[in-house]
Amino acid sequence: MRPIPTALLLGLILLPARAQAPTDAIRLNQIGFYPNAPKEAVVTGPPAEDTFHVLRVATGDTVYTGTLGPSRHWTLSGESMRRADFSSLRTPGAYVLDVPGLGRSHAFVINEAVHRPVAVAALKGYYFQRASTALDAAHAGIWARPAGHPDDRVMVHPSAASPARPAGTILAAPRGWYDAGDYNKYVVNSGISTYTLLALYEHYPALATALKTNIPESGNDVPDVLDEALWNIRWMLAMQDPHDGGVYHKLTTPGFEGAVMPHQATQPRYVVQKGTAATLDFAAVMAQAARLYDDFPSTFPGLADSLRTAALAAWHWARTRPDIPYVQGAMNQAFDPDIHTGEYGDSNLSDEWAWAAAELAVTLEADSFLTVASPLDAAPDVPWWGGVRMLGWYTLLHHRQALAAALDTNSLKQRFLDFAGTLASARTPYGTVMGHEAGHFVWGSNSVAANQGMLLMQAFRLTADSTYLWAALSNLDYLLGRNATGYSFVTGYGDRTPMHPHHRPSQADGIAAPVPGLLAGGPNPGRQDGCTYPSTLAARAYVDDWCSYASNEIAINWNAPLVYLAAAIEATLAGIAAPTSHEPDDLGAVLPPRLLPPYPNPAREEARLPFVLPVPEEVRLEAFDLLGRRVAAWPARTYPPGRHHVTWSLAGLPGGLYLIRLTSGARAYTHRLLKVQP
Ligand code: G3I
Ligand code: 9MR
Repeated sequence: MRPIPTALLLGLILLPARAQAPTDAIRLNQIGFYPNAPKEAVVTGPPAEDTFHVLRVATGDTVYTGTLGPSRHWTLSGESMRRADFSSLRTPGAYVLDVPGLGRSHAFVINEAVHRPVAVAALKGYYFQRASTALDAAHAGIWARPAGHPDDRVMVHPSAASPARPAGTILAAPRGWYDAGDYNKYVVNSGISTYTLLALYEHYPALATALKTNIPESGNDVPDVLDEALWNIRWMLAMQDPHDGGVYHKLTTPGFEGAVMPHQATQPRYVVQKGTAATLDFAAVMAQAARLYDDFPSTFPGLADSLRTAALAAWHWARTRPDIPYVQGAMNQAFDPDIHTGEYGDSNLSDEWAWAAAELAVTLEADSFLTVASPLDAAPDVPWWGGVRMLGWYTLLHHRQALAAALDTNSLKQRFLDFAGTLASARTPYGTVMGHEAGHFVWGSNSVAANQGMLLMQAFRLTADSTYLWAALSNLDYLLGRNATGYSFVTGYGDRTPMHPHHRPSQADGIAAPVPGLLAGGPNPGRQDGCTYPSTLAARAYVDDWCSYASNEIAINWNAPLVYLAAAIEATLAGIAAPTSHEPDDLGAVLPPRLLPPYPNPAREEARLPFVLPVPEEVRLEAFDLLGRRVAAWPARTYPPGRHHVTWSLAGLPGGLYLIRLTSGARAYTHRLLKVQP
């Protein structure tokens, strides 16, 4: 059976069930669910009765009634909650969940390929992070911007001076992705990020190839994910000193730039001290990339060879300098100018050794690397930028058949599954794996959730045991709304999403909607930014404010496991057929139009209803009262890309809550407006 286009389902979003603004008390994946997978919401606050209902938005009919689970308290969020399980509802459609006495949830969809747009958008997020190039309107829509950071005249910092390249030497290291909300480029963090995107292609080639992001390279015969990764790999290659194989830790300005656009951020740029972590991460990624780009010799002649050579040169540099850490404070004692940007410092490099050894052993089919640094020497953790042993395990497990002679792959598999089993065995009262330990809530906690999900997908690939798949899905649900903040953390994807990420282009571009497809850092009780948070409890320590770089920045190493998780789940649950809901190259599918909050709100005499369009689109605006009666309508009209508004005169309308709806093609967006009497 052909899946029903999600667009069609959303197009059915009509009045009866939608005319009520969603309550924050019901937390669920704001994107949707697969017909044949678990479906859960969490109800916080006291319901009037024990039942909940699922209503079809088109008709308001109740299609499912269930009983709320027992009340559970979660100390990390300070909430009591009950779970609503509607897994047995399998009919594709657009729905809301209704809890008598509490209200209705965000609308959601049950359908095939339900997370495809999120996977595509999160991958597209890397295009928006590209340095050294203009983003043109054909690919970036309203987020088009001039080129920034050519990085063709980068200075060798005194900490990085060598005989062949004394301090002040000018070199070129263009391209790459900006690390995060800042404009610097860090090799260590690029390592895990690039690996993760490449791993998606290696593990799920058909699905990865089907993700079409509309980037300048889309016309070539290479999957977009590999074209995108190459943008960063080419920069990384330039971070290697050709004279000795060592790799500079980062390319950076001395201090962070202000909240300006890339082309306005013009502080001098330096490459700083070479280090063993950067060099080994580089070796790992180049080795991995060599075996993957090998598939495209005519498009990239010689590339795979260059990558292999670069990987080996880096490995050899590290062999003679096995433990040179990057310690910014110490470096600043010795050299000028001082550098105050992200440190990505790491004092334990045994995992970097193990990862590089694993990638080189697989690509070069040589066991000797594994004797230098045995991947099994120590216990791994869920991957993060400073803990990468597990990335090597993923690679070894994926290639285990070819490795049987070199490594006890049975023991590797057993140890991996023990780890994954422990991770999958505990859930929070939200039913998610994420958060079952307080320690999950660190700076960038959303990447912990995504990386746990990626890990659980490896366990599913090894065992076909659906326990792992559902555990992974629970974390995708977490990221898209089933969490204690009520946010879907991906900009532009979900009803309630971050509007003010700590992301310089989003802050500086004058466009209300942030750059789409970016994953916010998430709850972080460390609150190192000193901003005002709505809660200090671990699971709720998040604030959607530019100020909050410790909870609301975005970063390449956080988006990558989201791309992987969403895509791997799609590959598993939705098959790899092209989605029927939108043309894969349809920019609108990647850059959704957005209805912005009306203002003023509350309003007395009139209100402006602003919206922003990424591409020219026909949109229709309507307003409804709480009984679902249409009280105002603006005829459908095609607007150019950009920000627009209509002005709504409220004269003669009774005070109360109104629902504004913008319809664009098959998508609908809503906001509430409170009218108070003058
Ligand atoms: O390693 C210690 C651990 O021993 C200790 O138990 C734990 C308790 O808090 O802290 C651990 O250190 C943390 C470290 O990350 C490693 O996890 C620090 O507290 C924490 O502040 C640090 O956060 C990093 C942050 O930079 C500050 O350095 C984030 O992981 C990292 O993602 C973030 O990265 C920044 C870049 O520097 C600059 N660009 C933006 C990017 C994202 O915000
Ligand atoms: O904007 C910076 C962000 O990208 C970093 O992750 C963060 C931590 O290193 O630092 C931010 O810069 C802040 C600086 O550290 C302190 N002054 C305010 C800056 C934010 O505007």
